[in-house]
Amino acid sequence: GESAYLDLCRHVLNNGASKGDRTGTGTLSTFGYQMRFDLGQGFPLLTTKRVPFRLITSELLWFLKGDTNIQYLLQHNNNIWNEWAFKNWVESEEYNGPDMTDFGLRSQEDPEFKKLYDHEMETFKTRILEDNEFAKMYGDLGNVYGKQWRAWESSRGEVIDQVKDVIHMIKNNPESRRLIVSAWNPEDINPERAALPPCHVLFQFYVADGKLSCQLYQRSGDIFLGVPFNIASYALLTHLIAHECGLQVGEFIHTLGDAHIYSNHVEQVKTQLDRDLKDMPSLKIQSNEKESIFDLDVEDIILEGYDPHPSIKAPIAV
Ligand code: THF
Repeated sequence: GESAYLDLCRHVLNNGASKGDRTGTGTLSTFGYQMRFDLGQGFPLLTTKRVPFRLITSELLWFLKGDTNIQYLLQHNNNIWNEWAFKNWVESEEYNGPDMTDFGLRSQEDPEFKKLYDHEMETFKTRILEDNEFAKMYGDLGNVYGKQWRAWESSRGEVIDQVKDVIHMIKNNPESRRLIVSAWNPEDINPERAALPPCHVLFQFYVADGKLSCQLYQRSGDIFLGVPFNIASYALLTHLIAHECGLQVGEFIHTLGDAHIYSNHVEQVKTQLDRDLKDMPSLKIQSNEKESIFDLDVEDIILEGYDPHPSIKAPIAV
């Protein structure tokens, strides 16, 4: 359970190498790590800090709908992908506001700049919500998860719905060793085509003893901000697919490539490690009349018994 995550944090604090990165923030980093979560024991949402579950739900339903436009997320008051769309906007020909080069780092270091940035971001969000033409141009993150999961385009012009296909295979051929969804499309690993190459490269399902397990290979993991979301997101996905296929939940196995703690998250991680574990929450899916998981709404997913320690704030690296 959660102790697997806390062990990862301790492992990287104790053994991580200092490593620079794309964002210029600096990290402590290790390569290759695996955690296991028995989903039968409870839902793996961290209790040593509050993790905003409603953001995880709306993000996963967004992926499952095949949507790649942040407009849906903003309609659900979810801001976790804003920076990546904003970057495309401020780097475009049409943008003529104040210079936003390196807005991620500068807004942390320069309070005057942060005011400008916050204002531009608010204007951007309002336009995405209110102007559908603008949203089509600048709200779309390109060939990110939703696209690769539900509408992978092959160079022969076929469109492959990997999630629908994997659900069909789990129902009809559960012993298969090919229950795989890949988000990594080498043709699309190109800034012109995707805002950010997928961090969750590939996941595989496994059925035995009437239980569905899932393993994720994540090439890069932001341990303090991203990984708690990622664990809960794939645990939720496993629950949803098990529900749809009439199976119980087994394990979620999380395999990480470059597992890193950003240098400006180290104090927060230490604060979290000083806290005691609380009871794990549990998950209920209310699917009523709905035909498939693609029809679910955020209200259909209910978390019970979540009583975590308070949240711990940290800046996201862009
Ligand atoms: N980039 C980086 N640097 N880290 C990531 O985890 C990450 N993601 C997604 C895409 N790029 C990434 C976005 N996922 C938060 C959590 C997950 C995100 C982005 C941001 C975050 O800031 N969480 C806060 C709460 C935020 C809020 O309440 O709005 C938290 O305290 O958990 C990897 O999937």
